Amino acid sequence: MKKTAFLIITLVLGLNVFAQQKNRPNIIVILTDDHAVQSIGAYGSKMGATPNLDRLAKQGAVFNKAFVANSICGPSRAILLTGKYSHINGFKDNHDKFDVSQDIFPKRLQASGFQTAWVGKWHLLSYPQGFDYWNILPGQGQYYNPSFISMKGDTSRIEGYGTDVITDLALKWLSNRDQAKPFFVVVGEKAPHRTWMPDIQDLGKFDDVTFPLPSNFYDNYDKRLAAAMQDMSVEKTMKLGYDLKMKSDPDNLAQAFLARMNPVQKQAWSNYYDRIEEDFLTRKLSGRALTEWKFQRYMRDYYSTTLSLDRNIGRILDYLDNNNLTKNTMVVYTSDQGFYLGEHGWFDKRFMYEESMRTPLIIRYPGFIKSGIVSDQMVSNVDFAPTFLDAAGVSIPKEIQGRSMMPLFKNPKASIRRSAYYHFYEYPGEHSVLKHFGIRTRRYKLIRFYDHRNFWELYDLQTDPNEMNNLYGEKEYQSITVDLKKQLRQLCVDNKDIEALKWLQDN
Ligand code: SGN
Ligand code: CA
Repeated sequence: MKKTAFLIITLVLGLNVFAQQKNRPNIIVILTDDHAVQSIGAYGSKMGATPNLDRLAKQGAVFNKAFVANSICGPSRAILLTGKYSHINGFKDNHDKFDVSQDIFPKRLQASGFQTAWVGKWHLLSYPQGFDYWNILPGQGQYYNPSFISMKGDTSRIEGYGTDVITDLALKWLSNRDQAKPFFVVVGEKAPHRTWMPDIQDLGKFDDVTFPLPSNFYDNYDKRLAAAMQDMSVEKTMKLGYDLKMKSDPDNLAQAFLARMNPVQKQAWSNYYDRIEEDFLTRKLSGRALTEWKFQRYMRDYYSTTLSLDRNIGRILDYLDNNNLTKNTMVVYTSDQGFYLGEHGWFDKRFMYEESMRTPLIIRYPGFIKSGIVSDQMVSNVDFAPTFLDAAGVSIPKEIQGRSMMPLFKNPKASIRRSAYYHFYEYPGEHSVLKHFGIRTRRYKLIRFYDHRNFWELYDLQTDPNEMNNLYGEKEYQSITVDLKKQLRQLCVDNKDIEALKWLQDN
């Protein structure tokens, strides 16, 4: 009798584990590089560059207030992996080496029975851990015929356009996976990172479009010292040769990326850019006309680069449809940060201002997220790790600083945070953006620039969404400032940001 009871219990428990395993979702994270929210249809862009992303958005949720806590590549990825801010996970700027031996969520997913993979851009210097399969770009990687570092540690070059090749590798892994286990995979695309090199088939796709100049393209940076000190403007920093592919520019590094191309690619590339250059040289542009020509070229290359990205997102969605995986797979589309498309006169990111602190976030999760939701609730990239663990039914370690987004899926009115914390460290550094940290609430943003220069900025995002008017020190905003400083200090205490707290001592 005892034996039968034991057998029944074992069977029931076994079935239960099996059922849990069966109900656990697969998770795909498509993580792109520098994809600006402003360029995506689901976020209001009218350029028509993202039909597949827009399809995903219609079937899932668009998060309007998704922020990164440090708007730069490696740190953003380290935050995603750990669910901890940069000062805790130790990866503060792109020159650091990520301590991959720490508790990153893929290890926990793997231990709980998930099959895990990371393909494409990784950019954390150390090699991945916690993945059954990885194949990563060295550093920033290349657009054409990219090299990959495999799990064996060797580097090999794969012929093709980067976005296609990265997606191919991810789909190949998916096809060969162990179908009895749920999977977690990150597709780390390089595009549309500088220097915005489109696929041959997309060259010239936006040549008929004249992109409107952002209203603050000719920003004078009044009362915003850090903005005035930066080195990331279309006018002064963007290079005709390096960024915009004009061979006649004396500062021309075009050969470096041309050298990777095969003869067919090179020929098609030259056919396109030589014609543009010929026209450019006859115009003999200077002053604002030159700056605006650069802006148009920048936009055309950037948007053309995103076409392949979107096409490849379509391939991933089709793969899920064709393999009966759509229903049980959570698809997360996000970028390591936003990007300036001429706002304030800039390209690049780094600042705590909206264009770069915001990141696209679209999640489709059938059965959990109703289709077509637009969420205005704040989330941060520190919230990814707990969200994935939660979705997978794996317990969230208490050291994780983020919060699961799952309550927002079930109830779009629920809120998981009333503010987002930010801290950027890379100064002195490329593009010369001063160190700063701060708080973003639903309405206000308070930023503390520190170390090399010490000052504050305050924005009312309701009346000044473009962050042009620094209200810090204005009489009417005194009590708001006091309150925001109190909230900021509390965030620093709660998040254990000792370094930031030092700069709040006298305030
Ligand atoms: C490179 C780029 C920079 C960019 C950083 C960080 N220069 O250094 O413009 O800010 O990457 O980007 S480039 O000459 O190499 O294109 S990040 O996305 O990796 O953080
Ligand atoms: Ca990036």
